[in-house]
Amino acid sequence: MLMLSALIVVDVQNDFCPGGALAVPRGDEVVPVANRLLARMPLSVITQDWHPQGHISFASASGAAPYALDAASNPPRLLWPDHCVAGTRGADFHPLLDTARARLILRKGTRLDIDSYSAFIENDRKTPTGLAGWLSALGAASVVIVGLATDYCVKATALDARALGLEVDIVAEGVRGVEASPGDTERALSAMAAAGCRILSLNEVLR
Ligand code: VGL
Ligand code: ZN
Repeated sequence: MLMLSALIVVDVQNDFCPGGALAVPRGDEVVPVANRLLARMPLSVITQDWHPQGHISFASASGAAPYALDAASNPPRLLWPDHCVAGTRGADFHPLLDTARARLILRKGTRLDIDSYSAFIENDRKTPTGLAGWLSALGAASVVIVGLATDYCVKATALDARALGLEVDIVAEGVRGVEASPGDTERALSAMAAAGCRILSLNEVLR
């Protein structure tokens, strides 16, 4: 059987780029990498973090400070500045991202009281987004992942893809981390490699 590979472009949105509400350092540098792959890979999905106002992941929803740890939740989670509010400019894709090429736009984190880092399963670890079925219906057995942020949504998406039995290639130049704690990005890359993801350069993937 022909093994199709799908591209997953994770959350390349204004709020995750420099100047945005939850800026990922040098997050905008993934845009040309994503565009090279979007031009090359016909089976592509771009994800969009898309939260209602007052979303559970926002520190403001509980009166906490942004980037504070919510120790009451299990496992403890970081609380974020308000970001990617549905319909706002911050939730829009980076203006230079070649979204016209994408086959599927998948919004996630759309419900008030569940976040979703992974493009596959929401943070309750029960609710599927439908992406696994979409990939399998179209015959994709492997995925190439780029986007933001390495230490959150990219990692969660990559680990779930591996758990679903997909081959996973992470493009090193095509991902950037929030790095809320120093070393988070490197640890995330190690965790993905340990789960069987290949960390490759763009040239290796295009070859
Ligand atoms: C993300 C934190 C909150 C991400 C989304 O795209 O990695 N991180 N929402
Ligand atoms: Zn979010």
